[in-house]
Amino acid sequence: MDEISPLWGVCPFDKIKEGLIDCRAKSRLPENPKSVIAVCFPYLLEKENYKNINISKYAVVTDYHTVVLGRLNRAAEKLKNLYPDEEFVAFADNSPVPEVSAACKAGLGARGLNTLLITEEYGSYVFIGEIVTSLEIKVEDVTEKYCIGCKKCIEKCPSGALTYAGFDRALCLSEITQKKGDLTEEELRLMKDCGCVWGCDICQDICPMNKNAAVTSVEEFISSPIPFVDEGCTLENRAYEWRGRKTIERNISLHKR
Ligand code: B12
Ligand code: SF4
Ligand code: SF4
Repeated sequence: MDEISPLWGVCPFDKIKEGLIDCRAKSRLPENPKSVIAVCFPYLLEKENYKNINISKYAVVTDYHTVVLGRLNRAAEKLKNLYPDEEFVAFADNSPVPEVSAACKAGLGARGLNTLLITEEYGSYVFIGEIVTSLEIKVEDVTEKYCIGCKKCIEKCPSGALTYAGFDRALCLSEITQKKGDLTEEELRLMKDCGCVWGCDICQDICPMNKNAAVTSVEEFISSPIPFVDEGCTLENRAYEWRGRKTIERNISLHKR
């Protein structure tokens, strides 16, 4: 596993089975899942990459779905060679596994009030992927950690998605920027004010636990950053590709009005 990322850990499947997400990918789970090998992939780049930026940092790098799944599939294949009687299935994002929970329960970091996993070295600027396996991997019990609770993310969230009562997905700018079709006046205003045409980083950039986040050494992320998108931009192998051209171009045109 160290070959694909130094930041990984194991969470017993039983610990996340109650929180499984209902999605199509659920059918790919091994028949008798016993362990989740959760893996983090840091994506923060050197500051100079963000000088002229109009999308969220996670979308600046090559599509993480491809990168993370590619690496995890290679690791799963090697594990299968070592344990031919067991099943190893890789997932990234499009996964029935509640990834933040699994990573926290595997001891990879703390759960932030912004809902995200915050690792010690890379802060919350990490993607999470996992290999679910029928192999029973014995691990010590992990005490789950929480962030320092400064509430800056709640205070600075521009849309009210993060409140003291919890998180409202429908209000989150990250959700709004990927919403298809017509947006409400309020959604348009929020998106225009935040200046971002895809995703939102406010509750991460404001977080003191991200202050000294280390930059990534994942080669696929370093090699091809695109921090600024405009009409006619390439969608190929980008995190916004799955939504199609219409949605991102609607957002781009909003900022030109
Ligand atoms: C749907 C989704 C979204 C939705 C909803 C997000 C949400 N917070 O619910 C939208 C589109 C808004 C979104 C936005 C973003 N997302 Co998203 N998203 C997902 C996805 C696909 C599913 C999440 C989900 O529904 N989980 C199910 C819930 C029920 O599980 P849970 O979070 O563990 O919650 C349970 C408990 O833990 C508890 N709980 C929840 N929150 C908290 C908080 C505290 C303090 C406590 C004690 C308990 C608790 O309540 C639940 C009980 O059932 C995951 C991938 C995955 N498969 O997990 C990525 C994922 C969470 N997203 C990710 C990212 C990067 C983002 C963005 C940062 C992207 C961006 N820059 O715009 C934003 C962040 C917005 C935010 N502040 O959350 C990463 C997070 C990486 C990390 N470091 O944590 C993930 C893991 C994708 C990945 N493979 O890397 N996302
Ligand atoms: S991503 Fe933006 S809108 Fe969503 S919770 Fe964080 S600060 Fe609020
Ligand atoms: S800003 Fe403060 S409250 Fe929010 S996630 Fe970071 S440490 Fe936790």
